[in-house]
Amino acid sequence: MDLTVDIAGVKFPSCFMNASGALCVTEDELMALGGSHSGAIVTKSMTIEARQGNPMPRYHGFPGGSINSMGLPNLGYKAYAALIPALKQFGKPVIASVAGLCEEDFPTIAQVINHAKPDLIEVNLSCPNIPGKPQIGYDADTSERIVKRLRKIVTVPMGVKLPPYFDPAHHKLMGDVLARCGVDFLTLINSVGNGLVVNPDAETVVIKPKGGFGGLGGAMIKPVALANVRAFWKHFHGTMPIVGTGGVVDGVDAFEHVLCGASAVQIGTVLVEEGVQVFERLEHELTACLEKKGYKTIEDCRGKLKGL
Ligand code: RRO
Repeated sequence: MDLTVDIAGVKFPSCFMNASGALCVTEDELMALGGSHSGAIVTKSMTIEARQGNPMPRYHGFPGGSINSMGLPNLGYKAYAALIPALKQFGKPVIASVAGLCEEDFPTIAQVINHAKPDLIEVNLSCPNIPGKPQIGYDADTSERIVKRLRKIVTVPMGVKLPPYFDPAHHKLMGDVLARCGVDFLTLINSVGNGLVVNPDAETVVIKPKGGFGGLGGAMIKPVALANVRAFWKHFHGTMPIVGTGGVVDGVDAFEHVLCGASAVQIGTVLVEEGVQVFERLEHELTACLEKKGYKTIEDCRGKLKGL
């Protein structure tokens, strides 16, 4: 089965790739993604300075998914810029995830990272875990200001990673903002911010930072992710490439994302749980699903979700 895809003119050898944050902080982790069946190498979201992140425990997996409050642990943008040439040797797209602790950080990072020529840049407007810093994607004016500035700097295909929205008015508001900014793709969705998981035996939270509040991922967020993929796919009439992220545990989950309009899918929680071998399993499962249904390529079913 042909699982290759094209996003903003860039060819991906597989539609599966890591979600930013999952096993992609260190050089070793990024190299392991390079040697895996992942269709791309997505870096951890980078800040100006290297960061240790929030205190541990800061990730907890459970049967329904995961909760994290990592707090942007990363090597700092200069280290990722230096690594990009080596990562490109693996012959698959390198996606640099750009974050920032304040508005000014984004253009500073983008300038240097763009110069290192990743294949694409994904601008993270949706980290839920920095104490005192709201998710930028929930502020349409700030999002527009940042993305418009970046658009003048970035010469490679540039997309944004958005938080989940829960009302059609917000899909429209952000869809209109991003149309004005001229982004090339969307990654939907980041974790569902500020959930709370409780351990009833210990009568405690399960992660340390922020009183136990953290971003939810994994199986439990799939319907929220699918709704956002579908809503933005419709907003842009199928013309905006979308990387579906959220709740992809098996090949059928990936098929559902594609039906809603995703061109590719990212893997977070199950990548952390299973390691990079997960990509081969997902390839086999999606291939089996498409073959059973008589589809020859991903293209044949993208966005074709039917009503009742
Ligand atoms: O590092 C994190 O705590 C983190 C980030 Br930057 C993000 O975008 N999403 C998430 O769930 N965790």
